[in-house]
Amino acid sequence: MLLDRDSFQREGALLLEGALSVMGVETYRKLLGATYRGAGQRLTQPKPALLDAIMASGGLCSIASKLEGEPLRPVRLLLFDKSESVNWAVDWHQDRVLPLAREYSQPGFDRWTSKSGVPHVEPPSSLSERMVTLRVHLDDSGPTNAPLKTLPGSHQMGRLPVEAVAREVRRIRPVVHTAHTGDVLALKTLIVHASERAKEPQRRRVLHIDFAPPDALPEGLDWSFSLPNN
Ligand SMILES: O=C(O)CCC(=O)C(=O)O
Repeated sequence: MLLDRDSFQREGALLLEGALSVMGVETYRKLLGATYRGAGQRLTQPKPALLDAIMASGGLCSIASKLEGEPLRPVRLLLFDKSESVNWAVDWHQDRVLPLAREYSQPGFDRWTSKSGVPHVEPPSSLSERMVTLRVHLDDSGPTNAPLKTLPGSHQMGRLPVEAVAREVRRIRPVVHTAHTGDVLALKTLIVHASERAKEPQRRRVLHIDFAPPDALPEGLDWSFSLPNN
């Protein structure tokens, strides 16, 4: 698979068509099977088998690391499961929170919250800027089935206050990322993004994985889950 790293770093988004084979999609669907509970769900303690699949040689973690040009590890997993019965819109925003093992005061790490019982924090933008997100499409997301939209280049603006997000939405022409089952949409984690309610809703499962450099946390802070064999 050709990874256009320059374009990814400039635009902040790159669709990797057919990154997962039919078997690969089936593997991820099975690994996530029992986890589906509709809408968005945080996978706060991902199963070792799921992490093994992500960390497998040439797998998703390798793709994320190649796109960033440094080794990364998965640090946050979410499952979005839109369907006829569960259909919602997400307004323009940046993904800025990291789940961590425990709250501990460090300069630049602020706005601690608890989500699904796990401490989350906004890290300094110097850390977020080194992160990559992969959205693994386990179903089609065509033009009427809530494709993700991004504002190209907005990941280079650091942490944006709400009013600045609104300003960039008026200024930058959005890109709509339709995708097929098995496609992986790679994002720079800080990119401003949104999605509409599906106009013709069908099931649309997306495994969302944020990756960060393993050594990016200062002393006293730790990732919220460890990797198998770590
Ligand atoms: O999958 C979606 O529709 C929205 C996802 C989203 O907002 C996010 O990844 O932060």
